[in-house]
Amino acid sequence: MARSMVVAAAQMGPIARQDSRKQVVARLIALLQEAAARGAELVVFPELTLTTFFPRWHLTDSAEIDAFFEREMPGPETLPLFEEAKRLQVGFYLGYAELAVEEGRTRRYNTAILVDRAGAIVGKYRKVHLPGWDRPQPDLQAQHLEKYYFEPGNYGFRVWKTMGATIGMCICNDRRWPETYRVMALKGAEMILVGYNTPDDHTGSFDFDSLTLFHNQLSLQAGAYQNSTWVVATAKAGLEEGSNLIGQSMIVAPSGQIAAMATSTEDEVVVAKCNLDMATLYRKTIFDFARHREPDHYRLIVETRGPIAGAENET
Ligand code: CDV
Repeated sequence: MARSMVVAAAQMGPIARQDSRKQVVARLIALLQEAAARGAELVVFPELTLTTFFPRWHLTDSAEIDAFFEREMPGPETLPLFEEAKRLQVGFYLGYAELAVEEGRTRRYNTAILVDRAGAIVGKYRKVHLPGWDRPQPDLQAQHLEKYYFEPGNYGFRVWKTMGATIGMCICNDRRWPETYRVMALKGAEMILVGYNTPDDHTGSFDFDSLTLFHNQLSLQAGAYQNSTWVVATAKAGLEEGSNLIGQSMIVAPSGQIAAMATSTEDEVVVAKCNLDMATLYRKTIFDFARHREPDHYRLIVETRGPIAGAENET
């Protein structure tokens, strides 16, 4: 019999700046309960789930900035979510802004955790690909300042054998980079979880921004298919503090087919039963990595960050 897991993408509508953690956690619990009632064993919440998407603003007051970050997980405000998930025996992925003290220095990360059905944190991921800028861009109407608020994650792309599957995590912009999926696929990921906040105006170019939904779908479907893995992608969506965030939360099969997709930009639960053996089927055939990959020809990918000059006409 095929191994399977019922998963849910728990999309969230907008979170206002003045919304308290208590209000947000109450919404998360309602989504969790609906997902559990629909049979979900694992629920994926968005990136930076607990607050509004603050990297759209250039804040300079450190107390104001720190108010968006969690110093402990679970903390007093998030504990009820952990307790309810444990009671319902549902695992979850939760994105949040993390304030950590490491080697005597305060560090800020864009983080996601994986919690098992007993309520234990089994994995932590810190966002590697930080989009946007480290200072405001005067020529852009919409700012995206993740490089100002966060440092790149220092854990790399890991996978965990938990809840009957091999599960990896990434966050938002990571989903656009093929390397993200491939590293986890090489480690055996059968399912990759990703939360996102994607404004539809971040480049200021209509030609680009009008394709935001297409690029979301393209990245997730290509990532799933080319790496033979399930992808569960969850948005924070809707008009949030004047910024339009796309929805389109979806669950994508290793075939690249969309198994389920949100139809709103509000709080919405999307559920699919995922056949985990489907990942194996693709990896034993067209994407049998050990048989078909030729890593000698890929060295440039890891040795070089950007494009190289003078590589044309090499023999
Ligand atoms: N939160 C994000 O990482 N958002 C980016 C936008 C800014 C391009 C994304 O890749 O969706």
